[in-house]
Amino acid sequence: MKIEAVTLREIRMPLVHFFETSFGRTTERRILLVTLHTDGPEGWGECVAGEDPFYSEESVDTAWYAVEKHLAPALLGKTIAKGADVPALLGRVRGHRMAKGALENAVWDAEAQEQRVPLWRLLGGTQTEIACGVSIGIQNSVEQLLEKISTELAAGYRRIKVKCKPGWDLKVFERIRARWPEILMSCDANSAYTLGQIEHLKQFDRFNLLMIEQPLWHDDFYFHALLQKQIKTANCLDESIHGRRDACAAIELGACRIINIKVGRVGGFSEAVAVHDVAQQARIPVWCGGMLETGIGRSHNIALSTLPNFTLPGDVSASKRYWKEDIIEPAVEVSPQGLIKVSQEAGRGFQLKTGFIEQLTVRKQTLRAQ
Ligand code: NPG
Repeated sequence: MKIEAVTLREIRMPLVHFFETSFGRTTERRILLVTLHTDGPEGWGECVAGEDPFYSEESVDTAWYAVEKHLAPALLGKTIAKGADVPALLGRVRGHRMAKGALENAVWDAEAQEQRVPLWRLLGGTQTEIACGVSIGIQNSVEQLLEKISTELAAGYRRIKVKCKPGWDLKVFERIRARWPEILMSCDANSAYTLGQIEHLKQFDRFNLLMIEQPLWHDDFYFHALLQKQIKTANCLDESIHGRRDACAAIELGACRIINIKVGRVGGFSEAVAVHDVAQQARIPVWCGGMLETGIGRSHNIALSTLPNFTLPGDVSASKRYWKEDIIEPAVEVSPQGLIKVSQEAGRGFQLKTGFIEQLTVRKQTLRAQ
């Protein structure tokens, strides 16, 4: 396909309920979407960078800059056969993985339509249903959290993940376990602890957690390996895995027993599949993380989650948990058994509500081949 133009657009969407992590609270999302105009089908990608560089170095504004000045120009006017060819074309730019991921995934999105195959098949997926968990942010009170857990369990979700930080951890887990001793439960610290708090972290072992996600520094493997030796609970790495080589290093060091794969964090589908493959070889299970995506990123996460080593429920859940109205149709729905059934249609399997996307757009720029 020939890449004729790239449109960048920022949309704003208020969340149905605020989402709080150890680094802050989000009530409204600023989201960068990219559209790839080709001589064939149009591809769409979502950049998962946040408004501020708190989860990673990237933000909506740095991603816009990287796509406008460097990444889109590296694709414009080129004929590209497949999404897998994109990383080599963008490789001159260091970092900016979420920006790269948006563009690369848009190429895969177009390729799947062009080849008339479902995107998940193109990626090598084998599972036709994916198991869903939910991530529940820090709430104003423990009662509010318990109420939310109860709602999500009733909706069928198969794993409850709670955000934690010093002061919102052991007491909260105690209350949850008192009410639900058996549920599959994990916690996510988003780097809220240091190794100096190891005695405190050891107490997490009392709660039969499936995992503790990224307890220590966002860029670390070594100290996570030291921690893993001293706790029974499995470490799961998220922030520190930027690609295949990081996954190899973390596994070799014994820094984690589980890996969270976020397609934006690793720079696009090619690298996400590569991380999946090295983890599979090492018998490390993976699951798909979420970044409060709209339906575009969500549909791409569903496709990725069909690969065979996605054996743990992910953070990919129903559109209505985030948005009053999603930008795709149908909205993503989860069955009472906590499953998303994968579409057999060609492409991403969801239509875009282009009129609605236009209404939500606050900034737009189209770059064309010179
Ligand atoms: O359900 O999409 C979702 C959110 C899942 O917990 C989730 N995401 O650290 O993994 C994370 C966290 C996050 C959300 C991080 C937004 C950064 C921004």
